[in-house]
Amino acid sequence: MDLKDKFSELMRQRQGRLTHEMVLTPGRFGLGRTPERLQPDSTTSMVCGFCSTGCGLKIHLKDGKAVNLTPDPEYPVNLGMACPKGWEALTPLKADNRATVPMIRGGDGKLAPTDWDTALRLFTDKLKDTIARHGKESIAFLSTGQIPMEELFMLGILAKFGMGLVHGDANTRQCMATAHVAYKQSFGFDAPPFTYKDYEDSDVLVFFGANPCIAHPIMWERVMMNPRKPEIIVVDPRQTETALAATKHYPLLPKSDLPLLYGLAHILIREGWIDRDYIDAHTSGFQAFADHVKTYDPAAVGKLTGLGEARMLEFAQSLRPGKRVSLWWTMGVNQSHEGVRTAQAIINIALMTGNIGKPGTGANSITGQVNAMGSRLFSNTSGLPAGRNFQDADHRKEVADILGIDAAIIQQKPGLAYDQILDGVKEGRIKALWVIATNPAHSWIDQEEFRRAAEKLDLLVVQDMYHDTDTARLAHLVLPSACWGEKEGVVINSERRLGLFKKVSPAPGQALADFYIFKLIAKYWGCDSLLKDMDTPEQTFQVMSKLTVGRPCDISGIRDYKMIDEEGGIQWPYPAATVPAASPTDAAPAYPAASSAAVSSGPVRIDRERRLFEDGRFYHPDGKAKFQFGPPQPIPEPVTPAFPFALLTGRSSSAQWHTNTRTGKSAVLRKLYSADSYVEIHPEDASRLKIASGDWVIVRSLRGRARARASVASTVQPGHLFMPMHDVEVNRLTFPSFDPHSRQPSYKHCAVNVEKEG
Ligand SMILES: Nc1nc2c(c(=O)[nH]1)N[C@H]1C(S)=C(S)[C@@H](COP(=O)(O)OP(=O)(O)OC[C@H]3O[C@@H](n4cnc5c(=O)[nH]c(N)nc54)[C@H](O)[C@@H]3O)O[C@H]1N2
Ligand SMILES: Nc1nc2c(c(=O)[nH]1)N[C@H]1C(S)=C(S)[C@@H](COP(=O)(O)OP(=O)(O)OC[C@H]3O[C@@H](n4cnc5c(=O)[nH]c(N)nc54)[C@H](O)[C@@H]3O)O[C@H]1N2
Ligand code: SF4
Ligand SMILES: [Mo]
Repeated sequence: MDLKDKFSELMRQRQGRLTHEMVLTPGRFGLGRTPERLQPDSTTSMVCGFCSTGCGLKIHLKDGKAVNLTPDPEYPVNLGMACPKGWEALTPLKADNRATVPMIRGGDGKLAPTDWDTALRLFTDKLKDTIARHGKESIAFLSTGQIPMEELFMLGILAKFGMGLVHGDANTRQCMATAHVAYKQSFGFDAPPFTYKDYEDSDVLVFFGANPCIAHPIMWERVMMNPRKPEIIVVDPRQTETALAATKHYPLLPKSDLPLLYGLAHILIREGWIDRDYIDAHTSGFQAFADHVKTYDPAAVGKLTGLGEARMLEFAQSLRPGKRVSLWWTMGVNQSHEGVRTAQAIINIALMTGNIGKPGTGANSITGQVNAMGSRLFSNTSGLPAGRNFQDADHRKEVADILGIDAAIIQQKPGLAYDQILDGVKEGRIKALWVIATNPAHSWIDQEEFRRAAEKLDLLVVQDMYHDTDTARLAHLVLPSACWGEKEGVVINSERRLGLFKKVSPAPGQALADFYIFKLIAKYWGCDSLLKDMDTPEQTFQVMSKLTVGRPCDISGIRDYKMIDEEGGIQWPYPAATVPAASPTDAAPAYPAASSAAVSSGPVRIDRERRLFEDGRFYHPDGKAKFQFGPPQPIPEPVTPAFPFALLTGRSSSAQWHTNTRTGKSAVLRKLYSADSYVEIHPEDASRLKIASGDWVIVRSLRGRARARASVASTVQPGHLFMPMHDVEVNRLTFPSFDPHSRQPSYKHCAVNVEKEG
């Protein structure tokens, strides 16, 4: 009998009751063991748990516990480098405020420790009662791109098929929904085409709304390794660290990217700087797009963007055929009221100039969280696993057959998006919310609205590694989770590379890996038979792998975790009948299109770094990529005389991660960023308002106020302010507007005023 069976057996004997003993001696029940393959005093390699770069770290163990780490020189992503967060990745595990026991809010309004059995009974009884009284649509969950894909997948299966919930979304909505929709509509599948080697192989790199020096420092190091003396162009209203290091900076007006891109397309077509053969062979809808951009003449667009006609022409020159041009974008594009069309306008430039499927090219969305890509493929929220659609009866049947469930239990349309779930809470339709590994009381756009909604809930469950996050403080029930370093699983980085998390440290107290929390909930709910083939993360991975067969993201050739480990991560697709190239110089043949890959006759040798679309075939039924476009829309909250500044928000330090629950625990990292909240203001505005650097100021919007120190610098343009998203105050100000196609919040523009505190 293996450990998991022993655990199940014990659960049966105790009528499903999970005792303290079982949680406190987890090793005996397989809930907290260090995987057998790790020696107590050894070094092992695994992927960093912060950003989507997915760097390899060597973890040094003593007596079975991680004591230190160094970047992995062998890993093909980071080649021995790490940013400050990576170097300090073990510190957040040891913090005093780790959630070590479940906690329930008592009659006195305070959270008090309890045992797992009581917590899980409360969870089950309360939610079942809510369903009985208000129906299945009265409960929703909010999850994350920060846990491994086996956990995300298990949550999706448990919540949607086991508990029968209809509504669930993730913080990837705040982050990646735009890129997901843009790719799906343009390529026929959510498929970022690049590999990091493209950073090194480009002649021209264009970054739209991306600040990799801060947000993806190791990707930026790869740019710095480019031997081709590349032109580096940054399109950002702010003079960021990346803009300062670039060869050209286009400081456009906020949210003018879409007209800018249509203006560039206009010039490229007018001058004949396009790849007609590529357009004819591999794309559809070009003529309609060309007609659409006819009216975007550079003089008018130059005015609208604030760049002027001459700089528009100069920009277009850089995109002329003959050079390898790669186009990259991140949150300055995704977090916009018209993010999807903007991302597609970038894709259109790559398509019309033939800059795709070749070294140093591509229309490339850089992802954010360590497993944002896994969430996009497997979370079972906005789509069914492996990029399938709820609306498609064949897709529902495929999933049902592989999981051995009745297709009738699969809902026929996606549930509500994040903002719609919160509207449901405000309107009293949604009574209970289960929040996993995300901290919306800090990170959601218009935070006061989130807090007001939370107050209306009958039950707010927060599953987190810390018991005192801004969201946990509002919870009725806190479930203590293990975190990176304390559990196993697979994550997918920006270049589609699957990498491994390993368990190198025991979880504190009674904290459990999210995987096992989900298993226990299934047991208490009475739907654990659904997860019968998923007793360990690795078994779950095998189930997921089956779901990918014949899909563009086919990973059926990945045998097990060991293979991922030995190969230094593996990019999807990797169908059965593929084998790794013998050495990095063992040139790989062009990768077969996903459609033919599944039926390929013999083993195909493939490289460690691969890009998509080398054969010019896309995932739409006609094999072509589609030009997608639409008219620009007005800014949802323009500045006014009362609120004359446009507030931009984003990352500000390579040493801070989001809501700072983890990075705030490291004394080393705290030295690397400002101790106080701050706001960047242009010297002209500051002098008019008699504000000096270091002064405390009050920034107000129609929704709330924030106190911050002024940082007077020409990094922002006159009339603009910038605040880091890491400070909790910032989302008291932001305006809740959303891209209509992706429902991604537009975090990067709202109207505010500012004055010296006094
Ligand atoms: N150190 C650190 N690294 C991180 C993270 C972190 O919290 N800390 N988070 C990770 C995550 S989840 C994500 S999603 C990524 C985000 O990575 P990035 O998107 O690179 O970071 P941001 O600072 O949010 O936004 C990028 C830029 O968009 C610009 N911008 C604002 N409005 C506009 C506009 O209208 N047009 C254009 N062109 N640009 C605009 C901003 O000025 C900003 O410089 O970072 C990841 N990496
Ligand atoms: N104004 C403004 N707001 C923004 C943005 C912006 O640019 N501007 N960016 C948006 C973007 S792109 C993003 S991605 C979001 C990020 O927003 P959040 O997802 O809210 O930010 P995090 O701080 O990463 O929250 C993760 C939570 O999970 C917990 N955690 C970590 N590991 C584990 C684990 O293994 N299991 C469990 N159960 N818990 C764990 C952490 O303690 C933390 O509380 O913020 C968004 N908000
Ligand atoms: S760049 Fe990202 S993945 Fe690499 S060490 Fe830093 S936080 Fe970790
Ligand atoms: Mo993100």
